[in-house]
Amino acid sequence: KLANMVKRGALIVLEGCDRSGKSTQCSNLVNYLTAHNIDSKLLKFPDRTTSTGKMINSYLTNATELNDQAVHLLFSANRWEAMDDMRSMLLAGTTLVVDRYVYSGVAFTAAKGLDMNWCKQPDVGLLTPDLVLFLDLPIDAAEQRGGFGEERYEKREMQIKVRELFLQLRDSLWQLIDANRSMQEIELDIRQRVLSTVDTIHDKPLKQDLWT
Ligand code: 2DT
Ligand code: MG
Repeated sequence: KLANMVKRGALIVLEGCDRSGKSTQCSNLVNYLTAHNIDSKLLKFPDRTTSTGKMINSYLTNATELNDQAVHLLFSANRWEAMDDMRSMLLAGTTLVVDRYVYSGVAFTAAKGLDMNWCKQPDVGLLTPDLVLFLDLPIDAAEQRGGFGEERYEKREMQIKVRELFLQLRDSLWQLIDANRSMQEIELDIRQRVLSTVDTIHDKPLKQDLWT
């Protein structure tokens, strides 16, 4: 069958606290993969360009207020609306490098005091990553990188709670990356882990059984 001849792409997720270097590493990774003829694409959550994304953006920039549960569901909807395209791209052979995913979803809302199990429910059934790279950086080191920004969650106390919650969410898909190193060192480390995942996932089916 023709469909079976296409090797599927890998779903690679990068997570981490603010200032951990995630976004830079995501784009460097996609540039590297592309230069080495590995079809890949960079995605980011929240995707602030869609209608749910615009509501999220206005909340994060403190332009509007929203109830904690409501904004949590918007973040999840912002992922759900991308799922069909993501599945098609993966099955067509494109490796997706995703800057934040469900782990940010749960960690940030649970940091506000909401029940972690409740936080997981709206994301049940989303695409399961092949690899989650958590860029771990102590909060003091993160602050030394020029301080946090002006958005709603960019505060020391919040970041400390979020990091603790992230670490509670670790599962078998996770690999911890020491982000307290030079950008080049981190980049090489990430590359090696991603290449070995891309090389080994082709015979594994794409799953949509997240949090189950
Ligand atoms: P960026 O700074 O990366 O744009 O993130 N967040 C993110 C949530 O609270 N829930 C989610 O589901 C996701 C994906 C993390 C903006 C902020 O939004 C938070 C930081
Ligand atoms: Mg940010």
